[in-house]
Amino acid sequence: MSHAVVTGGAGFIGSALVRALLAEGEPRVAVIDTLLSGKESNLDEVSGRVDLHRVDIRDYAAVAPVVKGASRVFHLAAIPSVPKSIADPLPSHDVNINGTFEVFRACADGKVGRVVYAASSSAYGDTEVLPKAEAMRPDPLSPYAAQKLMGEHYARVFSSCFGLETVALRYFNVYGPRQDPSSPYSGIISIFMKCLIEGTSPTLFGDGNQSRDFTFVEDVAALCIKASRTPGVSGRMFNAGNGNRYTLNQVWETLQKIEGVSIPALYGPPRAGDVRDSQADTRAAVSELGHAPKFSLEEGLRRTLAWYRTS
Ligand code: UD2
Repeated sequence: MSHAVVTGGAGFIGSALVRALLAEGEPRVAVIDTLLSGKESNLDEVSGRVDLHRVDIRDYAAVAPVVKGASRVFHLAAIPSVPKSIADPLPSHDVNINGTFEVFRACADGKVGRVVYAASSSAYGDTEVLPKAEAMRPDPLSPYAAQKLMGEHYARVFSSCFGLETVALRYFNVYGPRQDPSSPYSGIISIFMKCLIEGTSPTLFGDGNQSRDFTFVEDVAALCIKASRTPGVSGRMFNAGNGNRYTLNQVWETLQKIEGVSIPALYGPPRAGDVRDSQADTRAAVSELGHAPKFSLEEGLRRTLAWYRTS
């Protein structure tokens, strides 16, 4: 048996990856997801070609048979969000660190061909220099950032000690269709979309001039697939970003222009654990993995908005 598995495959990024894998020729894809934040409806269009396992990644005995013999496993399942990890650190610690360990352990035991791990740009913290390059010293500012960095360390150690091929991709702020805007911990672009459609003001934490490398979900999915195939990169970590950065004020401005409306943002206190500026140095991912992001911010925002309108 040689198949592909996506943990967190019912989530917004995971389901985009599942669709991309099916589009590039995988006959079927196995998904591991508790459906706590992921949604079965995210996989509606492809449900006939998806084997959904409602399994918790901390449950080795349940994960092991699903990943056994897989050619590639994409490990995206996690409890995301910087502020959530500060408000309640134990659940994200348990899932993001212990769950990740169990996924790697099951993959090593099951002789998986390669694991691609979803790491986070938050691991960099506030660097003196932008853009942020892989060789820079990590400086996590929140439990979530520390947890995701620990996953990278385990990815490397499983490669060096247990012969499991692993590649870690530090996702920069990923956005796109299906991102759930319903929680206070939701990604800012999904919150912007909801506000734009409802005609309400978003609240920006701080002055709104913090910047992010907003990366369209399909570009990230494409890079994950490249990382699963490129020979000679096991044990490595690469940035998964677009290479640009925009402030929250600029993005909200752009969205108002696209929509032809004027809805001034509100401003609140800065958020604990927040990184000020974030931008990926994409050179290593471009030259070694063939990363080729296709979506400008405006194009990505237009596509995202179109989805929110019709869903
Ligand atoms: C972090 C990581 C990102 C990913 C993500 C997963 C960084 C730079 N990025 O994203 O790579 O791992 O975590 O959760 O660490 N904000 C508002 N108003 C709101 C909501 C958010 O102003 O209602 C601000 C927030 O304070 C931050 C920015 O928007 O400055 C982006 O926040 P986010 O939660 O969308 O993502 P972020 O940057 O924590």
